[in-house]
Amino acid sequence: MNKKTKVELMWILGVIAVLAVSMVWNIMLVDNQSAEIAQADTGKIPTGPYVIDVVGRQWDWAFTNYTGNTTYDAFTVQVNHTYTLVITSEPNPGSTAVIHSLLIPQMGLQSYAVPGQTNVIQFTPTHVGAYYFVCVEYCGEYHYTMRGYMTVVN
Ligand SMILES: [Cu+2]
Repeated sequence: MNKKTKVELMWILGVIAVLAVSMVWNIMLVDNQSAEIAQADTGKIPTGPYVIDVVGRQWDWAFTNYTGNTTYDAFTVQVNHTYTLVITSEPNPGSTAVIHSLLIPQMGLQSYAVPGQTNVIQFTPTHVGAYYFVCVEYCGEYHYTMRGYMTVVN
């Protein structure tokens, strides 16, 4: 074995050693990550006229009020009442279940909609009007259609 071959071999083995150490270190880091997802305490989710169930679907938002009435890409609330949005995403078994995210920018509200998980947000609209909302988590081909208006009435 000549000198050139020895140097080349040392470089190759050096690189392999660095990559092997890096790989083992990364596997240890990833193994230590907790896969637990925070779940809303469903026992504490209020019910009643000011609770709206929100389901992100491919590709619209379904809003169901306490009477069971469902509207799509639009919902109405009364001014100066505290509303609770109970947000999830369609589980879509056997197919693609995706994460959405509901953003109502003028209300300062945003929440992920996650399949199999319930997220709860509360807000009190103080001004009558129409407030734009939109899905801000890319969720597929017609993601851009997941938008609408929340109407605040007297
Ligand atoms: Cu979406």
